[in-house]
Amino acid sequence: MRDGTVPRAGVGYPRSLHIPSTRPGGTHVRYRLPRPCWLLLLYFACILAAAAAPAEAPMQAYTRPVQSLDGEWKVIVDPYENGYYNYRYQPFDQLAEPPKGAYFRDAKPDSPTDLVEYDFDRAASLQVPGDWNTQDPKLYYYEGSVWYRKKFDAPARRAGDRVFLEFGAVNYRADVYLNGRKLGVHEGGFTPFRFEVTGQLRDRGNSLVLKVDNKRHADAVPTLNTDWWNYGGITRSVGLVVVPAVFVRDYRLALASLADREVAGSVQLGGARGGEKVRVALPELGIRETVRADADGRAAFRFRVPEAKLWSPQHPQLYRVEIASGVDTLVDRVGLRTISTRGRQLLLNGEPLFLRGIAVHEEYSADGGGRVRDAAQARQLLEWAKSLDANFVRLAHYPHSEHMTRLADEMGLLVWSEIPVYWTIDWGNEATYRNAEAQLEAMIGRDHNRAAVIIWSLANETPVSEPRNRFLSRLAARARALDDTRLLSAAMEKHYREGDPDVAVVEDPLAGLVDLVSFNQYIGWYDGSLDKLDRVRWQVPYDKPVFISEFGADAKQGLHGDAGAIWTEEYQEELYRRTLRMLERIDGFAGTSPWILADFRSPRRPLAGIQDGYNRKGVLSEKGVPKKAFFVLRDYYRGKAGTAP
Ligand code: GCB
Repeated sequence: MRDGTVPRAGVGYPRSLHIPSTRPGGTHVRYRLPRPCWLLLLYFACILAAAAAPAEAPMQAYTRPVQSLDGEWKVIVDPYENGYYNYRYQPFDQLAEPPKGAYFRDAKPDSPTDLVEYDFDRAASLQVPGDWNTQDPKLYYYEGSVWYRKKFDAPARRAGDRVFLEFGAVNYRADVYLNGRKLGVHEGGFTPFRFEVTGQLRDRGNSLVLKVDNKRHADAVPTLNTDWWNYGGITRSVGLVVVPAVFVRDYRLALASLADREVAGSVQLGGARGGEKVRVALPELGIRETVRADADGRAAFRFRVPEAKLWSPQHPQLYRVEIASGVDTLVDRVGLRTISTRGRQLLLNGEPLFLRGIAVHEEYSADGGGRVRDAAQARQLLEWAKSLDANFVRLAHYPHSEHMTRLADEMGLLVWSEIPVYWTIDWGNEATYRNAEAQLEAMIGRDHNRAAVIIWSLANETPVSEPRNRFLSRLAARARALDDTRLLSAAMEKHYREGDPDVAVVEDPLAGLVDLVSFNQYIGWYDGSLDKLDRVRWQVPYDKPVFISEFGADAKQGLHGDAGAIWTEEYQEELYRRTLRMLERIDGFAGTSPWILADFRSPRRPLAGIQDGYNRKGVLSEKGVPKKAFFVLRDYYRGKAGTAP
């Protein structure tokens, strides 16, 4: 949605992202039921039916007209979850007759003596999309629940049309209610989700209420501990998508054979009976094909495009794609390219590729804000990356907004996209695994038609153990099953050869499962002094390309001094110089994404006068002012790209 359109992708993902709105364990509480049990059963049946519906939902909302629900939302901050639980700590939404005190009812007093202790109409407002932390100073450190309410009129629709409510992302847990009924729950702060609301809309004055809860949990993904700000709120756009009874739910299209210039793909219809005609067109390439949907509403296609120009960072050529069935047409733009490896080489369109990268958090603090709110802010981050002569961004440490991946397609930046399986996840917990898998599916589902995205990353700096290895191998298998047209990786760690502290080794069972052996290393910062960078020798015993997904040092922009003193721009500059020299000595070195483009907020960085709540490893300050290391990296990349003056 965002600017009136929304994207999606995910042909053949039968699983919805939704958690049924009754939580396991939620029913062990004994409630007094004022009505017969069948009423309760009916209530739960409705909830489950609503939560189950999204398996049929359109996945490409970015490409469709959307009735935006962005803008001002009424909010009630609720640290004690007073609007969710009664005074016996029973969730209101599991009672047969929730009282008016349940905020999701968006209730009003009926008489002068009717006690209702909240009123959304008189409450404060926040902008959506947007984190709450940077919109109200009182909420800067807040971690807890905030209720959001939006009133809206139903979109125009014809008989038989279906309506879906689409959320770009809500951090972290969203309990969603429409006109006093629960639609369901979603967990995971960086991925899109949706509910079908056909038949549940009033023509005027619908009340959409969300309880948004960003409390951290040990069994969540990410877990309790991260080095970034836990921005809460409805951080990406919300909108309504109307589709006809039979609609293009999703499609996939990719260059399957470089030699034959052959494109292969599939279309998944929603609401189909089987046998429907599906038209696939790439008008600029003279392609107009018609295929038929099978009994599951799926249609595969394959055709040659001998005239096509391939997508690359130098020439980010995108072609218009039209997918139509019945009265529904979906229009998108895609690039055609292949990504592969040969031994220790990375190949883009069959040609050797070096990744001139930079890591990026989805934070834009130049104007005091936090989470990126719109395409303009996303573009600014990517333009900063381009000004380094980068051809690659590591979008850390969670799926960034669709603005980022779509702009990367347009601007010619290759992308590493990752899920927040970060540090010490609860590896042995099946629910945690399913949560991570749902986030992986949603990430791949959203962006599988983006030529820019070449790497799905599974995890960051996770400590080797049996449960962790099992968790990540399952995740790797799932990623392969969902998308075999991209590379898999994960940011791993190094250790030193026993008895030889100058030999750094990357050995991890995960390296056997991925296509690109990536690791983070901080020699000269967390690990020894700058001299060590000149001494260390590397052993990466896999016949795969090697990628250094992080290195860096904190420097306060404007703080100058001796290159031997940390926190100065000179120290960071010297670390960059020596690290880049060291990386060149690694066999199979195929690129790097230094940590990080710009300073970003982190609660782990309190040092007054230097950090002031920011991780200062940016090559730019949070306002976008370059530090000396920026120029070292830019010159190195210019040399690599052959664009050095
Ligand atoms: C890392 C993490 C990254 C941190 C960075 C740091 O290894 O992957 O999330 O922000 O180090 O600055 O410590």
